[in-house]
Amino acid sequence: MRSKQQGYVLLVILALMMAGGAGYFVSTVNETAIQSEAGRNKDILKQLRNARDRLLTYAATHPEVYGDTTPTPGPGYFPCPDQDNNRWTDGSCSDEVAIGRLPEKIGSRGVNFLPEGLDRQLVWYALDSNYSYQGGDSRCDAPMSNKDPIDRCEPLNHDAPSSRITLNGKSDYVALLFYAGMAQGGQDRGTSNDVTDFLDGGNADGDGDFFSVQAGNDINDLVVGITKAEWLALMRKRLVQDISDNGGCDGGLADTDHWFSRNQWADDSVISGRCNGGSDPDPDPDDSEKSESSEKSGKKNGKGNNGKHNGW
Ligand SMILES: [Ca+2]
Ligand SMILES: [Ca+2]
Ligand SMILES: [Ca+2]
Repeated sequence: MRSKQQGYVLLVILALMMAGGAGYFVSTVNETAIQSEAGRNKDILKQLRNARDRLLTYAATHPEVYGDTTPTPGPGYFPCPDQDNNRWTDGSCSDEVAIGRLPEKIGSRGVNFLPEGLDRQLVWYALDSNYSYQGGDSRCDAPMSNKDPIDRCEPLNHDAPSSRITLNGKSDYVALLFYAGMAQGGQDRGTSNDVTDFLDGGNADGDGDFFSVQAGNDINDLVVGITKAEWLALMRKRLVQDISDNGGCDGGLADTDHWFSRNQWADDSVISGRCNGGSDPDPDPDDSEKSESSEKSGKKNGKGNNGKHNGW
């Protein structure tokens, strides 16, 4: 009887050890999977930031990209999302906040927005269409009369137009980049061009409010943003250089580049200081206003974005 009890106890101990061992095994596998996913997400976020830099470079160098167009477009505009999924930027963005895939290229210019290594079907892009190239002439708060067909929303400057995109409840975003992640919740991708088959919940409901997996929720979309402050810091850097190169504002940049006056850049606090002969104003007064994603990436890299970008 005693040996029978001992045998039973041994079986229980063995079962407990096996259960414990299995638990340890499952735990180890889960931790490895989580670490692996974290590594993948880190790489994808790095690639999304690369795409963000390419978009910012395009916006800052818009006059040079379209240098043979008359009149030369001003700086600050972004390409429309690729909503028909043909790899090219669309000719116009009809929604206030347009969403589609990140275009790989634009017509007749050697520009590539999509970093290598990202599945283009999974990279989505939301843009406040007031900031779009060829976004139409009627959506500005103060539309100009007698516009040329190539005109964009004007004025486009430090305080106009108002922002229409939020990320995790924070406002002041101009554009967002998404990586859709694994299909979930019945999403059927295949050849789908429907945003609801890629982005989740509040990211696919057609409004300007978006959410990132980084905020901790059921959404698995990785998101990197471009804030108005980041956009403005870059525009100011370009404009300060332009003013220096053109011998000032009135009689200089304002005479050579129509967009300077039409976008009312002389009213900007930093730019007006330079126009009036101020000594080298800091073009980055808004650097403290970083996007959540930029702050995270900056902390990881040991530096902030500071309006700097890598170009393409
Ligand atoms: Ca397209
Ligand atoms: Ca998703
Ligand atoms: Ca939403």
